[in-house]
Amino acid sequence: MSGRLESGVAPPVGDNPAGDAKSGIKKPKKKKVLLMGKSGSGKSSMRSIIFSNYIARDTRRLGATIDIDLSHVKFLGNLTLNLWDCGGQEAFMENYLSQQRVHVFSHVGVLIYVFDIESRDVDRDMATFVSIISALVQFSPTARIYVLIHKMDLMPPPPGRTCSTSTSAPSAKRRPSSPPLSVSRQALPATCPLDITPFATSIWDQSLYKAWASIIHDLVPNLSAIERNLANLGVAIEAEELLLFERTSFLAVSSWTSESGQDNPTHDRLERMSNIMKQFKQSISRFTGTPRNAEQFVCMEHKAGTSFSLFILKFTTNTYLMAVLPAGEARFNAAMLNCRIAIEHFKFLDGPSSPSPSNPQQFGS
Ligand SMILES: Nc1nc2c(ncn2[C@@H]2O[C@H](COP(=O)(O)OP(=O)(O)O)[C@@H](O)[C@H]2O)c(=O)[nH]1
Ligand SMILES: [Mg+2]
Repeated sequence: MSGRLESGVAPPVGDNPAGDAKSGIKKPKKKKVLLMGKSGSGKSSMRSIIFSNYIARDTRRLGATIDIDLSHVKFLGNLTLNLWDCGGQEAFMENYLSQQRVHVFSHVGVLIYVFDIESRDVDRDMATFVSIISALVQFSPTARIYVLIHKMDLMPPPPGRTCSTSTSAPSAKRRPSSPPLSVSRQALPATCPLDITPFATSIWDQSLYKAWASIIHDLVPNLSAIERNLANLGVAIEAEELLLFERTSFLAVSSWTSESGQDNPTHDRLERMSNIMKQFKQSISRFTGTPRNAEQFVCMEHKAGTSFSLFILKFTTNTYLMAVLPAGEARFNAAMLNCRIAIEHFKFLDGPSSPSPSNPQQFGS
């Protein structure tokens, strides 16, 4: 493996294969992301919560999306998401599939298709979905497809399970379940890629973060370098868990868990942390008057007696690092110091303009 890769600046990948090998400067990766589904299914809401720091309550004020709402989201230093939020009214959908077919479905990196669990016309929803997939397979056969079954908060929880974080969803709206959505393989075009990833989501809990973190995870450049460096840092500071968050969305970019950390029974703790931190940021913004996208804190510490300690540290320009440690003051202080020193080894996350060091070193080597 080349020294360049060790430093985190991997050989060019993705849509911009024009990385400058000599200078070690890697051009940013751009991904066209189509957000589609019936009108009112919750597309603009999730986009606003994840990328514009809306709170769930605010989404009720969102107007209907007319035609396509284009936005460019910078994620870390070298990934730009071109988000196409496609208004889902039938007339628009027909237009995407006819006149705008080439324009909409060419060069797509990811399709996120949102189904409303409350929909009364599942057959029609499925027919539209199949048409969209046909168009996508025709013009972007390599695109990844994610299906979100959305507004799950409106479903009664399965027997024996209670609701988790953020229970401020309007529970009065709970209704009996509609027929479950299922995608028949026969209904899809023969050339349709099989790996469609489904997620059950709601803007009222952490499930939205699980889905979006997974989508983003598949797009982040230099992931293997991030994972390697994170694992080396985790071992060095004797952590139980490390989590790397993107600065504004607070989506988990990558994580590392020690062997003992894997015994943690809370399996959705990663997305719970994203949700909690996002709400915390919004509260700070509300009470201090700082913009929601501003960098609102530098370090947060939590020492839970003899059970564990935790800190969340402003890390590189585009990231925060969370470290979970066994209890102990000395270990805590040493870990904090070492994480600050390790920032140098993660600077590539702020690329693409950060040149590779002349003698690149993997963290821990
Ligand atoms: N109960 C519930 N309502 C949601 C959820 N997501 C969005 N909504 C609501 O659905 C309505 C339509 O959302 P919007 O994002 O405009 O839908 P779009 O047409 O697909 O962009 C808004 O009033 C949102 O507050 C969810 O997960 N649960
Ligand atoms: Mg919309």
